[in-house]
Amino acid sequence: MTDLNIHARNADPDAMAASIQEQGYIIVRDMLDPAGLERLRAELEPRIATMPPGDGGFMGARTVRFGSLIAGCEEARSMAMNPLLLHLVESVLGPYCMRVQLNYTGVMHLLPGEKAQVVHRDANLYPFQNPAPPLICASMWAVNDFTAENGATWLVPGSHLWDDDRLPTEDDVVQAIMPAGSMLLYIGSVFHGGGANQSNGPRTGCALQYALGWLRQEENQYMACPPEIARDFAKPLQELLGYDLGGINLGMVSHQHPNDVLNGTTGDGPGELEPPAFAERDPSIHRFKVSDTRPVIRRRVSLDADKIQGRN
Ligand SMILES: O=C(O)CCC(=O)C(=O)O
Ligand SMILES: [Fe+2]
Repeated sequence: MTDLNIHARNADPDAMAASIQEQGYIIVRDMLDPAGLERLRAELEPRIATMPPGDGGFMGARTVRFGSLIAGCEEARSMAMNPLLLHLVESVLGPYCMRVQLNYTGVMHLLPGEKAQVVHRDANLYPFQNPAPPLICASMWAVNDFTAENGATWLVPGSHLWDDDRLPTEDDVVQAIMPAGSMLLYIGSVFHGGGANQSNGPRTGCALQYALGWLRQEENQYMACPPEIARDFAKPLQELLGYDLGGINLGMVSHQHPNDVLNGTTGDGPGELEPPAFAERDPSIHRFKVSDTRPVIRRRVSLDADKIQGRN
């Protein structure tokens, strides 16, 4: 099996960013210390215990899932603002947008007996052909140890560079085996999927995903975390949720800046919808060149868990 791209938390962040560009993913250890892990588990466990598993298909038949973590989980709010995570997300998405935003937050709790998920690209939510510039940058935090047996996320290194005709085989897959408190970060066009849980205990992952600020968010953050809740948060978290401009004029509310409207700081006149920082940044944003608009078949593939998890 290929060596995992796994780094210590205090490694050079720019070297980490470079390795994400190359391999499409990275694992960083010790992103949560034992106290943080304890707090996270204490908040998640009561919700996990009362949620039924999904009804099969992509969402799994033995997977407990729920979203809206920013509204419902204090520790997730601090994880979403983790400076190293934000630095790495910015390194992936920053060249393509004025600002990044949260896209989805949730828990993926695989119960014993869960089968492997189809291997897929999260970024296929959006109608771009591959290889495409990065649209999503997704993190998956190990709430307990991610092992070969309990369904550590499967990943296909380098597949963010593949075109749509290429599908992975079992030989292309590595597993994100990592101790609790570690974080896997991957570009949204990397093929991946939840592994099979062939162990006797659950595997709990916490997903915090980001996207280019000008895209529609997968999870509607304004409903998942409405103004009456978001108003109490620090401004940088409000902005990350999307209570901010996603580009010049993008996301305004009646010609006011959404963050002013959220916090009641709106004056009578028009708000600042073209901040100087955006105008400065604009020339350095990479433009997408979409000249080929053939239809794309969204491809997902079922792979054999015994050929992947069986070889460790
Ligand atoms: O549970 C996992 O490890 C990955 C889940 C996933 O990729 C998804 O649901 O999109
Ligand atoms: Fe996924």
